[in-house]
Amino acid sequence: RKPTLAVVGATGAVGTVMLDILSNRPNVWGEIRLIASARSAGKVLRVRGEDVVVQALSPEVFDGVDVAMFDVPDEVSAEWAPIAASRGAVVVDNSGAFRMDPDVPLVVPEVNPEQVRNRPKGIISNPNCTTLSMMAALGALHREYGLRELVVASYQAVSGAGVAGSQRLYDELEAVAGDRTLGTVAGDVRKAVPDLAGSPFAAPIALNVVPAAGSYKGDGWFSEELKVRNESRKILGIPDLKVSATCVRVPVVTTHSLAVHATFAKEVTVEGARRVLDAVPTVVVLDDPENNVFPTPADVVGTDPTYVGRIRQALDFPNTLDLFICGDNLRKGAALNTAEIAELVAAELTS
Ligand code: 2RA
Repeated sequence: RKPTLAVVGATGAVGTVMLDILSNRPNVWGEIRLIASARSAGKVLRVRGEDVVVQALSPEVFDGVDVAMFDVPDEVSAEWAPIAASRGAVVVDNSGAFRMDPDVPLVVPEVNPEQVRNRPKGIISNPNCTTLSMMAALGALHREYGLRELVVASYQAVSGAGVAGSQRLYDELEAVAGDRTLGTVAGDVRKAVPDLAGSPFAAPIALNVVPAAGSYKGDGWFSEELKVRNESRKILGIPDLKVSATCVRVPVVTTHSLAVHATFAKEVTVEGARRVLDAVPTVVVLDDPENNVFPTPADVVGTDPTYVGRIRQALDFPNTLDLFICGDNLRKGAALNTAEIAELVAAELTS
């Protein structure tokens, strides 16, 4: 029997991409049940070429479910993932609710697939998209050279903040379009865009960049920055990895970018790094700067790989590589990695 899959949060930004991914990946699932809040129940969505009616979240909806993917806010996962697990489902959760729980593995199939079986609570966490977008590449480089320090600046797409994030960018772009004087006087863009009270972002996102991603956590840090540190350590299995991140929201709809300054135990070379990255099937090296070949969000959005370019040996640091990495935050950064984890569980359940 093929396992039954539940997709919780089927109508959200990641849920929508998940249905596309499930429709195009090897068909390892029997029934696929779509679940969302009561507000969305009754909607009809298409998956694997079939219409499926969305069901409301309830304990009973998990009866008979083998694997349940959750893409819902932290507090919804915190409440409902244990309920799904208690009904017998293995939960793959893409919220922040369980990622740092020592009894919940945080899995990137290219890096630590064996951790999938280490799930005493019946819950496996999917990393945050910012961390995840660089893990396939950094995991491979770590295996070869031994990662010691990671300094990261992110350029995060607005869809990381969900459908509301994308809508906000489009609304602001509409408000500023046509005025060729904007962006020349302090505060002019702020005046031109709709009231920020209705925005998921702390400042205008059109014609601007916003160094505030996630929620403020005190001592100067935003949640996205702390997630990069904590999650990188856990996924790579380096508890004392030195990490510092600055996370910035940019006016890109989908695909996060990261400028990575990674220091290793061993001396590195650009050729060596390229060889290591080329050997990872899910990593694509786009690196010919002389001919303007490097990854950009607009050129890679909607695709699955992690793209790496601008590979340099840092001039003043012999053990350090500088890289520019792009990954679709809704695909490998969220839905695809979740689907890959779920497929590992499906293989286990049917073996
Ligand atoms: C963001 N990383 O980009 C988050 C989404 N989970 O806002």
